[in-house]
Amino acid sequence: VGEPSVAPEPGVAGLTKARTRYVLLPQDPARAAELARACGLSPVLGQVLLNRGLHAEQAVQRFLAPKLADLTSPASMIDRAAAAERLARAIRQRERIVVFGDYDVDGTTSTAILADILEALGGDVRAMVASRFEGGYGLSDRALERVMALEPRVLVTCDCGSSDHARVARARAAGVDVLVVDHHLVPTEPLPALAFLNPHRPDCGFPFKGLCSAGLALSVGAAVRAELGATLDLRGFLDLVALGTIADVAPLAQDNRALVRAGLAQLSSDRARPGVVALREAARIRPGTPLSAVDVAFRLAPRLNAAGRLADPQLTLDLLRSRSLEEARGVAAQIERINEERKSVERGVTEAALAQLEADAAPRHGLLAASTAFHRGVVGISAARLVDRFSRPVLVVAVEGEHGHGSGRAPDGFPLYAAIASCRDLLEKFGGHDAAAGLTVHVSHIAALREAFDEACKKLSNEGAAPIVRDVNVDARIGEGAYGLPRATELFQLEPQGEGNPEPLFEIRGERVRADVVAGAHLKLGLRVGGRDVSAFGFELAERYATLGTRLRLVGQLRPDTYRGGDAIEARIVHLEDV
Ligand SMILES: [Mn+2]
Repeated sequence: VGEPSVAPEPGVAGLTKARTRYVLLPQDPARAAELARACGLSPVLGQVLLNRGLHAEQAVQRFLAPKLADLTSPASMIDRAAAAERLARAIRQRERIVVFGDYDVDGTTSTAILADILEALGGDVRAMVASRFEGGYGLSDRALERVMALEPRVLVTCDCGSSDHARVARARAAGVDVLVVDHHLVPTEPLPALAFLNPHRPDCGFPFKGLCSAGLALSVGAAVRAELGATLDLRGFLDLVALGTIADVAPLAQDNRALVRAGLAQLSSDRARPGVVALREAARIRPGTPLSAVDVAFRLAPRLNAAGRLADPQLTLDLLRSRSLEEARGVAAQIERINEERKSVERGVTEAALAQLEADAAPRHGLLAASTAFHRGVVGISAARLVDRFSRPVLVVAVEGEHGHGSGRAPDGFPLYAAIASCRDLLEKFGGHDAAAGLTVHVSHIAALREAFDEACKKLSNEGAAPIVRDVNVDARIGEGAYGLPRATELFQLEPQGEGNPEPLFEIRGERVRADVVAGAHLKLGLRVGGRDVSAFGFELAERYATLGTRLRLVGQLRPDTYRGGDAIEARIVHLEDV
């Protein structure tokens, strides 16, 4: 094991800088080679799998080729049968069904899945989604008004509803049977819905708790199909399940791994639904390019979220449910314009928040930026960018009139929810979890919240005033007497990667044969690694160009180079140094 490399990160005025330490995991070349040989892989992949606790050939094969046939039986999912029975009856009797979902990707995809399936099975279906600007998250009063105007007999809420007791009760009192399909936190007070599907219900026996609403919606659709004795191929909806699951940062393990692997193939397919084809075109993804979970998270999901952030998320639903490519391209073009605007709004908010935080000379453990110039649709993304920059918890608050709408993000492992909850006396509303949280605060309390949040973060961070050192594991060393490079096709077998299945990180030693600055900001390298040519891309690393040596050591991910194609692979540089 070599010396761990430590990379400094930008700090805030008055704060010690956070540091990242790259730690090479123990290497076992003999066992790795043996496992790799048995599974037909490159030795370096054997090492990656050993690091993940996969030691036996059979376990490796199950991991590399997950099968839909191995999905958990849904029989133990509480209220699934009741929901299917009610929806089947509505279809048989031609009762109006409204499918209502939240405005994010999991909400819009789960709504599209259920609406399309129920319609294909003969239902009289209307679909709509929540709006950040008209009532906000979930089944709000405003949303219920819009739902009731459609005069449904049955209402299905997707990706929301678990904590909307009052509206659910009101709908039922008005004669509407409410079915809730959700995976958010379950309050202790019983929900007055006719059926309440949520794997987090304490009385739900379904063992896999990581399903998001898109996965649940597909399962409900399958149950309705079975109840009606109908034939309908549901595999065509796995693309939407993959979009919802990846965008919602659900764990890409167990059932989700099989669903998303199949869904990624569908998303890449030339027989993809019109909305997906138009979305791929907008993201300039060439036909036939195999999509990874990272592609979905960074290229497709932001576009699907854009309409809900700045305008009407019904556009996203229209795109996903488009029946023709012509229609889909028209909607995608509108979304593309909104997404461009979203980027510029987000840049503006992030820069202004950054300036505000840097102007504050007080040493802080938790940061808060607030302004009437911030847009509430992008405060979450801005907070995430500021966490990347400062490696400490951040709240960004958009002030509108009397109220501030805030969003919080924090470094991995930090108890963000507890930090915000401890400021509850200053808040009008708050919710979420450690990965992301939202809050509403009266303007008169923002200054106090800044101090209280900082104090809470100080109490909750074990490091106290010491510099924060973040350990990041490196899976294997490649080049110069260490492992050789893997093949591009093998890298696809690890997909989907992200939450619950992190992309492996490699230390790569090689000879630089060329270097270029790309678009003034980024660094592109040509490396010779163990007799093979590899390109490497360093995001915003152009300033390293002038002083770069010949023999380099980099830490980064390896990805198939879909631009060069074939077996070419590209390294994404996370950290770079001369040796
Ligand atoms: Mn969700």
